[in-house]
Amino acid sequence: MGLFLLDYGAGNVQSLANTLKRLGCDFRWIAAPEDFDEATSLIFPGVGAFQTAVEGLTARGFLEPLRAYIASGRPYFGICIGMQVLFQSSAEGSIAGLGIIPSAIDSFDNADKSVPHMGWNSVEFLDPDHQSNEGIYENTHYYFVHSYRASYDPEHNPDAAQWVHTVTQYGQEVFVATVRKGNVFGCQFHPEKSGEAGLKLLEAWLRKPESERAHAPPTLRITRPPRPKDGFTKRIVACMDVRANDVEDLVVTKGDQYDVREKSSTALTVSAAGAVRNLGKPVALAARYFAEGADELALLNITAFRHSPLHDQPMLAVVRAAATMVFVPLTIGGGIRDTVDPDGTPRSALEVAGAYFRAGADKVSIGSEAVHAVERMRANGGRAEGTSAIETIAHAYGRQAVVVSIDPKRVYVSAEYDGPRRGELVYGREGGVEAERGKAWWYQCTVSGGREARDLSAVELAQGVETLGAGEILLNSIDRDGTGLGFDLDLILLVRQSVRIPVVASSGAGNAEHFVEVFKCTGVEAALAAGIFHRKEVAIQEVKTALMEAGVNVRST
Ligand code: 1PR
Repeated sequence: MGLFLLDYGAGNVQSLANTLKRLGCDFRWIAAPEDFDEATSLIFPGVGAFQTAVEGLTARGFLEPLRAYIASGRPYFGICIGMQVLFQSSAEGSIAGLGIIPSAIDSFDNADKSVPHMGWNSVEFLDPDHQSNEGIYENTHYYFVHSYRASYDPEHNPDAAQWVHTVTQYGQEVFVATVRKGNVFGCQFHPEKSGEAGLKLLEAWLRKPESERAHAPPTLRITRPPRPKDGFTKRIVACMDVRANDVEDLVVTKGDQYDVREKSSTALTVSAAGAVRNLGKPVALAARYFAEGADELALLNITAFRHSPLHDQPMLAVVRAAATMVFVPLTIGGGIRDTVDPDGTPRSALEVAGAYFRAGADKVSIGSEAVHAVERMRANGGRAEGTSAIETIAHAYGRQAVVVSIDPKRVYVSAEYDGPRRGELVYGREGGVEAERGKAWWYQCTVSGGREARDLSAVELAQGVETLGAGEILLNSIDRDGTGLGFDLDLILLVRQSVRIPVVASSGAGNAEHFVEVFKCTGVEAALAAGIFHRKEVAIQEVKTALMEAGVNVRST
């Protein structure tokens, strides 16, 4: 008897488990079909792809017991895919859903916006007089991450519309944010990743007597035409580059143009010069950034290219510990590729990613292996092989779980340059950084933390990984990293304009104004910084205040 969680074997269910533990809630996992009989409340934290989820449920013999559980009238709470499976079908596959809500899930239109819809957005009640006590509030932001959505269309589909409790607008599309009827509650966003707002929502559902959870009233069907502007916010990401220092202790480090060792100076002892810079412990810093209002965190294992990440238990332990304290999305990067353990056991990139997801990561970030995959696709005449890390992970977990981290470096050329990259040349702008004026360059991709340059431009890589199925680009700049000169706006604009997936601008932030500049000039969805946050030179809240004053929509905490 009691609360059960449903895991079909692919999603990151750990985040929800961590949230429930934080709320002091006891629960058990559905491990066998018979367990459904014991459940008096059920949460399905579905993360991943619709088809994989339904196949996973079927393979474990869970699909029919789930249908019977919901039909029995006991309380059900579905999150993301856990809500989408209630519908008849999804464009994200050819398999049928449970068909409880008489409508289909379709893909977002990316003509006017980046897809996936990844970030914090507001929700709106359809019936202002009957706002529920479900712990959801207007003028509050919740974390969404999905490429497919149920549109809200009361005119053409009134039967489906009576399930709809709140809606959200992204671009000019109005879609279902939460459903509620009888014993069923579902949300498209992730309460377990929506900071304090998400904790409140889960707490409200969990604290209700089970009898009340099972009797939600239907909602009025009111039309909600799109407004000129949506409630989507720009994200501020705090990034921690993690590596072992010289005494094999995992620390957060920070380089200048990717060099993370202390330079010799009179202020340093002889032994400190040349040591790996130590800016703190990763778990403690992650907890600090969550408390300070970061919208998202990234932990990059920057020396993972040297060894097998599945043997890197300390890094997995860091992710596990951070995930128990951080209730916003967590991206883990470094070493996501096919590897071979020291004992000769081959490990696929999918296995490596799976280990990180189970430890509590929400997205994995692929660096070097993404470059190699695009190179192979190019050598193959533009045909994807189907077995690359990006493709296999996106297939199992959905493209929104796959970030590609690009490490480009400028290649300066003469003004008369007429080589193959002439279409991508950038010229130092008047009013820009003084040393760059009058120069011309293109952006070359690197692997192994900038150690090796490849014959691929940043634009080619960005477009290639989008084709392979990446859901987001984390765009670094080796030239700007750690300099505090501001983001490389030329690079960011070039990449932003060449893909339709979200782009996170990274490297070079030196003050709050740099964030205003990057959002206003390039239209990126998120901006990341490391050094200024680690050294407490600029607070995350200071960045958000500057953005709000400049009219950029951000999440307030
Ligand atoms: O190739 O899949 O194993 O992934 C390795 C990952 O580690 C990649 O994401 C790569 O960017 C990262 N990485 C490797 N070496 C370094 C290094 O610094 N020596 N760090 C490194 C990348 C860049 C950002 C940094 C921003 C903002 N660091 O993470 O946080 O530049 O810094 P700033 O605000 O201080 O300017 P794989």
